[in-house]
Amino acid sequence: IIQRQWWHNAVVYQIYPRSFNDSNGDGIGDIPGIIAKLDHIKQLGAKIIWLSPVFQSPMDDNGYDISDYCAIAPEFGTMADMDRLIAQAAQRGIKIVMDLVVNHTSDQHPWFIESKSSIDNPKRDWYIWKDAKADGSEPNNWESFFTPKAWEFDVSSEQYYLHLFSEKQPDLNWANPEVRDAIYQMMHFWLKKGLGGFRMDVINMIGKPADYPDASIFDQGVAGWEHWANNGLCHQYLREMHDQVLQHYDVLTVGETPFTTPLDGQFYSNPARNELSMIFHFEHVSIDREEHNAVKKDFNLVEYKAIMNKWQTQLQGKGWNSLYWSNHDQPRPVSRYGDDSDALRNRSAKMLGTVLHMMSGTPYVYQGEELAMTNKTFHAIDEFNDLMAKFHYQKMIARGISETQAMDYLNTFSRDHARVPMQWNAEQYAGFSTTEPWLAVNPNYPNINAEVSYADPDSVFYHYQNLIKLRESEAYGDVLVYGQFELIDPEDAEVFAYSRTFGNKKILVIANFTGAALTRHYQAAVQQQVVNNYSDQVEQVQSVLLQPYQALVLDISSD
Ligand code: TEU
Ligand code: CA
Repeated sequence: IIQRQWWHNAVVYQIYPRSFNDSNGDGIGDIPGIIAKLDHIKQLGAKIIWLSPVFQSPMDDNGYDISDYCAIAPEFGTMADMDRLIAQAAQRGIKIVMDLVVNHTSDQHPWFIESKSSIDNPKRDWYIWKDAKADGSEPNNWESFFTPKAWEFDVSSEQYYLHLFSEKQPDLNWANPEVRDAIYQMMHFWLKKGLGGFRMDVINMIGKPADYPDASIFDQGVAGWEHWANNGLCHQYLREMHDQVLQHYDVLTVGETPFTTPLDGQFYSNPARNELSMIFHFEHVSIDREEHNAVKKDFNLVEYKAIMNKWQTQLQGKGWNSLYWSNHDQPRPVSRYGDDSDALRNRSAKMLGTVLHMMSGTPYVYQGEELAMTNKTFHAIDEFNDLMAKFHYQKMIARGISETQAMDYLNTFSRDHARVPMQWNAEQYAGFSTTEPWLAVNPNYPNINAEVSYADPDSVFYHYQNLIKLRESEAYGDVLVYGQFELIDPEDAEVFAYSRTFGNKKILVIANFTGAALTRHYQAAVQQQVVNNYSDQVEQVQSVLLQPYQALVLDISSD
């Protein structure tokens, strides 16, 4: 067994500040608004908050384009507000994890403004500037997540700069030791305030090969990733970051790392390698779509189980998993993997929460997931705010897809589903704000909101609260946090069943992923029912009738 860490049995709650709670009536969520709702998170039981960026930013990508790492964006508040948030959270036993966005900065960051000013500026080499090819074209054929090409030409200095995201998010040059040092100093600045750690934005993209070669793989996402994802240099920089910064603090670090396999997961999270606590992989959120091409595919439970099984087993004792259904870039899980109709919304949301929280790793809850908030229907492309939605729309139209089909894709996958305001109560604007919010609320807020959830003992909110308590409990904590994972019936396309074993303790998790009643047979003697999202008592599983979206956690210990 791996050495125990404080973040092993803790649950993380993610806040997207712009959409959480607006305290001053300007339609934008802010830090005082978060402070006012800390008791919501405390009640839920999460011990860590991951705060999406609140730093000074022109907000081209809603804060993932930072122009000053040591200042707070005025629409979110002040540094004093941020200090107060850290202190107020600490009083409730909650630590704050901030978003470290250091693959790129904003093009309005003073570093980039200087870098762009001339070829011989001392900060020129802080970003990635290259000459055009002989024919005047881009330095290589890499693509970007948010634009067709990863290079932008600067007319005045006649060179291209690299941006894996928008052209307003130029990539920093991590090969330059001055850049790395500036980032490490900035990390100390924040960690000294008593942060609980960092979520590191696309951290596996910081190592670019010195020769910037052309991509040759074009059918598996943003062209170029074979060169800039998980490059050996990235691991070297992370070890240096650990040595210079992280080893001096007892913190959680989670790397956001698209294009990773369980072996990469070991490389990043094996404690002996001194890199990160854990990573977010993207395999399970890539089953039902090819994101880069904006193509919808069917969700397939057998594939989902195979993916979770390999991560659960291959990191056992060799690293640490993070567990998530959603975040600020993903649609709402109940709409995506469950059933968001009135009849089955709560049932299926509880089922999804149960299967996630009973696995091994640190679970993440994205704001509103605990209320089973749903995707929203957008009626026209200009109702979206997200720059990725706009880019994907253009791509689809250019490919000859109809407007209706393009809207259908975005109504399934747009990042804005996660970004519509939190639904606090049935008042106008869902209690999020007193004015028209920056992104319109989902009209279903009178029925789906926090106040309704608090008042209903059978709500998804209390179900999540119970799952979080179990992970910290004397009786089931160890088996949930450290127990061995074993997948049952890998080919069953309707039911996800697995067991967790720790010493004499064994639990069985059974989840019906369909809206139909199903009968299943398992060889286990039920000692006790631990969780059930229906009110029946399950005493045996030799032949068990599973109701639509039913989820069971059963103690099947043998002693
Ligand atoms: O996301 C990185 C990333 O790979 C996403 O663009 C991803 O393709 C998609 O959104 C997930 O479905 C991170 C942040 O989480 C995202 O909000 C930022 O826009 C992006 O980096 C740039 O900083
Ligand atoms: Ca505000």
